[in-house]
Amino acid sequence: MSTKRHVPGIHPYNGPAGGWGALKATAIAVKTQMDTLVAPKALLNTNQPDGFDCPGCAWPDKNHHSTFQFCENGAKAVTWEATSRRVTAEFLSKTPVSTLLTRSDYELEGYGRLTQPLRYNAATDTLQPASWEQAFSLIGDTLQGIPPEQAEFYTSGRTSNEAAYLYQLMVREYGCNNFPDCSNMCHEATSVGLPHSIGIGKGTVSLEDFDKTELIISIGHNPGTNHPRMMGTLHEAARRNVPIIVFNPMKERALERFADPQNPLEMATYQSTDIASSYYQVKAGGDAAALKGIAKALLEAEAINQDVLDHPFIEEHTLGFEEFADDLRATSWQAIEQASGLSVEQLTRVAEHYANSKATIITYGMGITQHEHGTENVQLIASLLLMRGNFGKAGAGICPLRGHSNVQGNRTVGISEKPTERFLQDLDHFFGIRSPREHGHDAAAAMEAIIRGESKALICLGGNFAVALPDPQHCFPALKALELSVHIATKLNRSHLLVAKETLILPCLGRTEIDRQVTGPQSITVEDSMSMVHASAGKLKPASPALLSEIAIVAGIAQATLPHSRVNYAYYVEDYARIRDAIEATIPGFTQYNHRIEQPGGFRMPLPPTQRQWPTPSGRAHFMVYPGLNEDHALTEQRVFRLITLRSHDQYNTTLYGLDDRYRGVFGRRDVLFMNPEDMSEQGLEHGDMVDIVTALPDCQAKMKQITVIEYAIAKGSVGAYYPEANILIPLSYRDQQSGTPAYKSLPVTLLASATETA
Ligand SMILES: Nc1nc2c(c(=O)[nH]1)N[C@H]1C(S)=C(S)[C@@H](COP(=O)(O)OP(=O)(O)OC[C@H]3O[C@@H](n4cnc5c(=O)[nH]c(N)nc54)[C@H](O)[C@@H]3O)O[C@H]1N2
Ligand SMILES: Nc1nc2c(c(=O)[nH]1)N[C@H]1C(S)=C(S)[C@@H](COP(=O)(O)OP(=O)(O)OC[C@H]3O[C@@H](n4cnc5c(=O)[nH]c(N)nc54)[C@H](O)[C@@H]3O)O[C@H]1N2
Ligand SMILES: [Mo]
Repeated sequence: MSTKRHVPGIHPYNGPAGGWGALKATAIAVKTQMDTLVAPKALLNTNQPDGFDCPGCAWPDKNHHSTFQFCENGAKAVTWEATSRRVTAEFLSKTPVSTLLTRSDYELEGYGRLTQPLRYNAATDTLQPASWEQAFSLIGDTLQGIPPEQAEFYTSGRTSNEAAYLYQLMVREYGCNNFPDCSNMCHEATSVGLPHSIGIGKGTVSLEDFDKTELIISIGHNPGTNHPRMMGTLHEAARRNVPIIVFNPMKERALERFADPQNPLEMATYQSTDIASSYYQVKAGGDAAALKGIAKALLEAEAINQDVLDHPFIEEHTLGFEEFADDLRATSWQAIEQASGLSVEQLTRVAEHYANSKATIITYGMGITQHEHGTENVQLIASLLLMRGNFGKAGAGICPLRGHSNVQGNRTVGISEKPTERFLQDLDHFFGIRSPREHGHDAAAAMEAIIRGESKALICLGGNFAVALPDPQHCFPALKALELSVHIATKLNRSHLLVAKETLILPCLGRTEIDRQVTGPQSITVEDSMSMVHASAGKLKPASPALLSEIAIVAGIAQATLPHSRVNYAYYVEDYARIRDAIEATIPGFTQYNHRIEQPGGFRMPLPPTQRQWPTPSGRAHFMVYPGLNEDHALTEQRVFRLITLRSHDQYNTTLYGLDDRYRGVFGRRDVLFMNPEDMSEQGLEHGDMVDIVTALPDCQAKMKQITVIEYAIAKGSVGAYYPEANILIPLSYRDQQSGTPAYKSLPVTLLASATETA
């Protein structure tokens, strides 16, 4: 390593995650984005009982308690929204859309907050101010002119329960169930897989369970960057000597060592705490094999001691154990080792820890779900927990780490392309409408319909639809062929600029801002990863007086599209408590909704598995059998690698806050490929060489050119690059068959030396 050549922007990061570096990064985020007088108000109101919910992630807070929970990436999310920068009409009149399209994603959002409704003018190729009335009537006219099933209604998970509920109501009254949403690219494998296993598609643990757990197994997520407040919880657990076993192809610094900025002693003494007790660098896509290996080792131990499995639990609460065990017995250790990249000894050691723990939590993220067999991965996690009765007892359970701060709530309140009959009946009954019964499109299916020219209109409630999905070569031109595209947004992004025949950008209030309606200031509600529903009220002056709330915009579209509606949309905008009453009347679990959000921390949605009740058709939990081990496209050739596409530390999905990835030692650039040093020497590559990455699927050989290879502690056979840039390599069809989630984390690729080589 010491003889490595110098590569610009690549410097090893040797410290712990968190610590003073995190404080410094927060100060920079505040200084570069915000008015220094506004910043304290913004940061001090984040996750407070009467403040707003952090738009950064879906990790819960203990009762939203009153000490400020410091979080670098939460501060970045807040300052990015509460920025003092503005996109002005003058700027847009001077900058044609074709010019804007040449700007990076980082620059586009960096222009600041959108301040007025915009309509694309093809004659001048510019975005021009429009009135809200004009915008709504244009949308209404277009939607009335096409069959409802030819329109797509996307949701990104920052949207509140209230806005999402009104949106789905409008769309169902209009006449379709086309609800592509960001969850389809994220935790859909959880939403589809877990109901078969335990009867619900959500996690079962609470923060208190982390206080009581004896073992945490963390698989495929990077909390130091993506769920930073979880680091406080892991830090506490590690200091109580709770073993934390990590499965991740990449060494992630925060999972190795963390200095908690909330801990004065650690900060003053420059100390840190080791987080992972053991760290297994599983191959990308090798989790099914690793999980089966642990389960197989448990069975082998059980054959000797007969006290490893929770027999009473398995007998009373589950079905399918014998089939599951048969499949494990039929799977050879050799195959498990090969597919996971881990040894029998390693996996047996994990099984021993697991067998010794009376209460285990398994946490997981995109490293599990974004694969061709993401659903099976999720179900294997559930089965492993079922083997030892780790549901419905303190300190135990399954913990999917949700993405957007309210993605889980959006689904709870009806954003689903496959609604249940029961829900539609309740909705119809309450509002006097007739919802369509035919199932609609998820995200990938919606884009496919747009590509085929079958869908003519796209309405996006937040997000960056085209950039978040794979395959821009096909998605970008398809968006331009639409009749209508509408984006309800806070900041400019590339999806907005893929202009259709008619394009409207409708600027909305963010979560940090005061939302005043005729009955006074409003609050909205969100559901976190642990199913806690709580209120959020913005505290800052809106970025522009012309902004409307998402709820008011949805109502405006509804009134223009459905002039003879049975629903009084304006009535709901006047007072959001009325929307919550409607939610309570139509969706189970929201009893006394308005009353219960007044309690600090809100209330928890019902989670029957925590009471050992299983809302499956059989009334039992199920051991789901997955006879495979690896992804479908077996890597027969040595030179084929699995590409992981992931987030940097300075990034929120398609939003780039900056170009650094501090903990991975990358500064000021994103055009790199993380690679194992042994793989590099086998390929004749040196640190700093340039390669072209080529997709190695039978029907796709897309290419990403001139990427600099850098040595990194990543599992052999796996390579990593940044999302969204690497999306050009992934075909839209490459996804989990059961849930439709794009397989962003295990794309087979080969590497070619680039034509021009510089370092
Ligand atoms: N600051 C910030 N916060 C965020 C986001 C953000 O972009 N920035 N995004 C939000 C959203 S929408 C989401 S979904 C979450 C995402 O949060 P994460 O789930 O942490 O998502 P990723 O960064 O994509 O990376 C996942 C991790 O999985 C590992 N991994 C990749 N492939 C595999 C595999 O095959 N097996 C295993 N075991 N591990 C693997 C990677 O090395 C990486 O450490 O975060 C949310 N919070
Ligand atoms: N290759 C690869 N691709 C991936 C992933 C991956 O790991 N690898 N991850 C996938 C995942 S997990 C997800 S969730 C998707 C993310 O997909 P999306 O949710 O569609 O994308 P975001 O980047 O979060 O959307 C950012 C935009 O949201 C708008 N916005 C921000 N705040 C608000 C608000 O309060 N209201 C409204 N209306 N708009 C707002 C801004 O205009 C901003 O430009 O990407 C997916 N794509
Ligand atoms: Mo996500």
